Order: sequence, then C-alpha cells, then structure tokens
Amino acid sequence: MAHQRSLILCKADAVERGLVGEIIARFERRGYIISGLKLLRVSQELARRHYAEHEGKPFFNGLVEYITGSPIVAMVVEGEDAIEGCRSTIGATNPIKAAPGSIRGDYGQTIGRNLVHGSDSPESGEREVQLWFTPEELFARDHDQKEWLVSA
Ligand code: IDP
Ligand code: MG
Repeated sequence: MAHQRSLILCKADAVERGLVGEIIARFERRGYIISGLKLLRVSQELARRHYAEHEGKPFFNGLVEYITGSPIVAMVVEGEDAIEGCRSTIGATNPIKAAPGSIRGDYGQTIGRNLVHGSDSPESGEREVQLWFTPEELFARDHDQKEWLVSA
C-alpha cells in the first residue's frame, strides 16, 4: 500500500444540486483525510490545463463550459491507495454503468453531468493537487495524527 493524494472536484452540477455534503461525507466515512478544501469559480485556463489530455476530443469544449459555468468545490483527499479507493467511491465515468452505491451510480444519469472528478493515477494526483492548490492551502497531520500542520 502507498500513501497517495487524489484531487477531487465536486463539479458544477454537484454544487447546484446540493450534493456537496453527501459527496464529502462518502470520502470521510471511508476513512480518508481531507487535507485541502475550497469553493471556487474555475478559469478557462485552469479548466483547459486540468483536462489537457482531452483536448481535441468532441466533448472537450462542452467539458470546459461545464466546469467553468458555475462554482465548484475542489478538495484533496488522501490515504493509503487513495487513487483507486476514490475512483471506486466515485464510480464509472458513465453514470449508467456506475455501480449502485458509488456517487455516480447513486446520483448521476449522463456522462456529461457526472458530478465528480477524481485523479486517475498517483502521478495525475500529484500534478492535479499542485495545479489546484498552493502549498499554504494544504494541511497535513503530524506523525501522531494529533495536530494539523500547514504543509508548506
Ligand atoms: P473520468 O472523469 O472518469 O476520469 P475521463 O475519461 O477522464 O473520465 O473524462 C473526463 C470527463 O469528461 C468525464 O468525467 C466527463 O465529465 C467528460 N466526458 C468524458 N467522456 C465524455 C463523453 O463522451 N461525452 C461528454 N462528456 C464526456
Ligand atoms: Mg479522468
């Protein structure tokens, strides 16, 4: 097992539908630590950098519009094997195929409005955490898990 960080986004539809608390609760109840959390309006530049791997695909412009259209919640979720664990809590990309019990499987209907983003590899996790958060915005627990420390 490896300690990993995942960048989780509650996308615009999750915020508009009032599902942010429900989504956060699922990561907390699974035992992960939330070490960064903020509500923000996403710039075109950040959206395009975040989703750079999808540039040129037919859904790319719609995806950027979706994520920049209204405020979203960004958070850093960490723990042992957090990348795979968060992806299973989120469910398959297409909500119709997502397992019941996952976030997308319980609350989603269409791939274009699938509520949540979660990093897909440890490397993406680190890249995305650094893209979305400054070191001062992140917190870590000390070795005894007693005190919160600013990561920077
Ligand atoms: P993921 O979010 O499960 O990692 P990706 O393949 O990385 O899925 O796609 C990023 C996001 O792009 C998806 O979460 C979804 O919002 C959007 N997306 C992916 N495929 C389609 C599509 O075929 N139509 C519309 N939107 C799509
Ligand atoms: Mg992805």
